[in-house]
Amino acid sequence: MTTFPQTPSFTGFNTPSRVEADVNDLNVEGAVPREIDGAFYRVQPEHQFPPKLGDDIAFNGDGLISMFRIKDGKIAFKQRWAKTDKWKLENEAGKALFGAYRNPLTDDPSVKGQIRGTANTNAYIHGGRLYALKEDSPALVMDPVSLETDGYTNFDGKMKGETFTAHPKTDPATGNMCGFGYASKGVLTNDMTYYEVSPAGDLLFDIWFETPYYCMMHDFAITEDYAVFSVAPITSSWERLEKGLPHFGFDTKQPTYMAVVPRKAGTTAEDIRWFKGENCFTAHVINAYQEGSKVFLDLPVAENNFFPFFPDIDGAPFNPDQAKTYITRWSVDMSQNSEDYQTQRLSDMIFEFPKVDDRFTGQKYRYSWGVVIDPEKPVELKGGSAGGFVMNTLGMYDHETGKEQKYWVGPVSSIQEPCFIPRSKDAVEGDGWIVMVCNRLEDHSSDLLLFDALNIENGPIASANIPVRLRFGLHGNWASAADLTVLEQAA
Ligand code: V55
Ligand code: FE
Repeated sequence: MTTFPQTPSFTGFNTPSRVEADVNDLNVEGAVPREIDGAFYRVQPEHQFPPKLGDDIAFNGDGLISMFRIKDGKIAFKQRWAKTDKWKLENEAGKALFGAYRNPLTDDPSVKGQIRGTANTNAYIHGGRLYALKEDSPALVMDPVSLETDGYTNFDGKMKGETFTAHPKTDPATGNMCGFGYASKGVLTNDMTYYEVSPAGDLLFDIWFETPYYCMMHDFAITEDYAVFSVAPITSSWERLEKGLPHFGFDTKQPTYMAVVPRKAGTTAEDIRWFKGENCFTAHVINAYQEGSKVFLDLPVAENNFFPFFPDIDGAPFNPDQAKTYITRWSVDMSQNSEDYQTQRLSDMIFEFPKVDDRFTGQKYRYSWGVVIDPEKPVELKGGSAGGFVMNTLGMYDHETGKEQKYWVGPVSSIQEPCFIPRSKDAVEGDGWIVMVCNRLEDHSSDLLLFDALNIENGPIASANIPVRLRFGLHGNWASAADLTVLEQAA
């Protein structure tokens, strides 16, 4: 018998569905532009079994991957589990064997030494492969057409670290997938790695270095010459794990850093520059680029902890007001000897889950889209929210003019990360659409919304009803038909 806990993580809108599905033609209101040809992939954490320790956080659910294949004005929906080693072991046992998030001390002894990854954070396409990603483990390879799981890759033995980020970036100039790992020599180690993988899937080189303290290295950015990291003290220790505390906790006593790592083979720790800043909270990045000797990193920044489930390590209560994230620019000049980065807030929107037109990754760019929390709007929490945040508005920021656009989805809906679809390979930046999952909290259903990317304030041009409820989701990506057709024909 399966009984999920009667806690906020597992009830109301957050009740696990565990549904694998195939729907050839979703019911659509409005018109899906016939020019759109490709697939939107996204992932949500979903517990296959009730958690081993009674309750759990969403971040510890198993990856359930959704694919929306858009073609000829139709949208087909497919959903499959990312069949990690953990998923298979637990499936075989018929129950949870792995315990708390990032705490191997809480696991059943039978799974000691197994890869703990859940593949629940990103569904990323590169070189015709679908990678389901969790930052504590290697990348899980899946088939982008069938969504069947191949298994973990160490890139033919060339990846020596134990982990691969959930936020790789593809450099549009080289086609390489740039990625990194942290805790690369094992749980809680300060060791980091930087990797580049060619479109053919060859790991080209690695760089090893250490962070000033162990912390959640969740995301990063690239420029033409550099990998750029924001390092914030979302820390941990064996003492925490032994006590059974949440893996991460926020430390307000430590500085943040902006690390600039030359993106070339042979780079050593001595070649890396660490610029210091005042304590603040960062997790995602928007984009970065170089201009002359200057390096700019744009990212959402909060004054204090953003994750209530990873509490302050000194016991300070969660402060929702200081958890608001604002689009911020960190700048450094590589020709100077300064040991600090400069910081500037760009917008007053509460903005997270940032996305850009990926063709401008690492380059000077104009537009960001993201999930905005508009506190002015009424909220009716019928049916339960995803984690207490009311992500009620799609936002756009124009870095050239400072102009903003917003679209509010109403008092009983919440949204997930948007994704940009270019109109064509060579369309100008921002010319295309935004695709985004919207949760209808009271109806316990979800819609896939399409917007004209530069006119989001006009509202969706099409809305497709998904006949199964999609729970709180993390990240997703678009793959054009050009990236997919060869594979579809082979399938
Ligand atoms: C994040 C999400 C994770 C995780 C670490 O947003 C960081 C951040 C869904 O899992 O494991
Ligand atoms: Fe993320």
